[in-house]
Amino acid sequence: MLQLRNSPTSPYVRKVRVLLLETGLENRVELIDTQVTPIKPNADLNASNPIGKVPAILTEDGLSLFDSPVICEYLDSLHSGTKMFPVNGNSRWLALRRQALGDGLLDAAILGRYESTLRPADKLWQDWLDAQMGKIYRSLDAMDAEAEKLAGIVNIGTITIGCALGYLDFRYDQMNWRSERSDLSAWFEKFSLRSSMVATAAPNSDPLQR
Ligand SMILES: N[C@@H](CCC(=O)N[C@@H](CS)C(=O)NCC(=O)O)C(=O)O
Repeated sequence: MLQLRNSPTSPYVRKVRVLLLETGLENRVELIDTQVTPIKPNADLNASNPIGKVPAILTEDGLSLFDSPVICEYLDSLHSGTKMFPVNGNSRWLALRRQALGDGLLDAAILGRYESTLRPADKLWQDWLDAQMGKIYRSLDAMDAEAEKLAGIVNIGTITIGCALGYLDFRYDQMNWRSERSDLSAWFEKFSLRSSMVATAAPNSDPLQR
């Protein structure tokens, strides 16, 4: 059995879990619930991932792997069905770019969340927070601009974009990212109905009600 360091609210872990479900590998993985924040490091986790972040996996050969792009690509090598990482050509580069776009949005969103929830209120740095929001808005606009091209595609690019938008609904509920992004909103409405997305939604979030 592979072991996956899991947190039910982590959008990066969600990428991995969606990929497992989309590729039929879910029964090969044991989920190990792992609590971590930047200010509450987890010694067990640090031993397998020196960066101290989830997700991390331990393979059946005893190899420790991180972060989510590496883990997802490794898992995609374990099955012979449709590949979530297109093998070559522009479809590969587009999928990887979309993964980078979704991960980049998430990096800004997570840093913003840590700033507003973990940092003592008197030390909050509003300009820095606003700059992270700028990254989120620009990424959303880029996603919206190519949303029509995402229709019908299920790969690491769309999985990551789906998990990124799901995270905004979970933690940035008040920002109303759908406003003036009707193409992206329509794409996500469909994509979030996939059973892999429904099964991995963060606790207390209900994408079906949006
Ligand atoms: N680039 C990493 C990011 C992972 C990440 O930021 N995970 C968060 C949870 S959502 C975490 O473990 N944070 C703890 C920390 O920053 O110390 C990936 O794609 O796996």
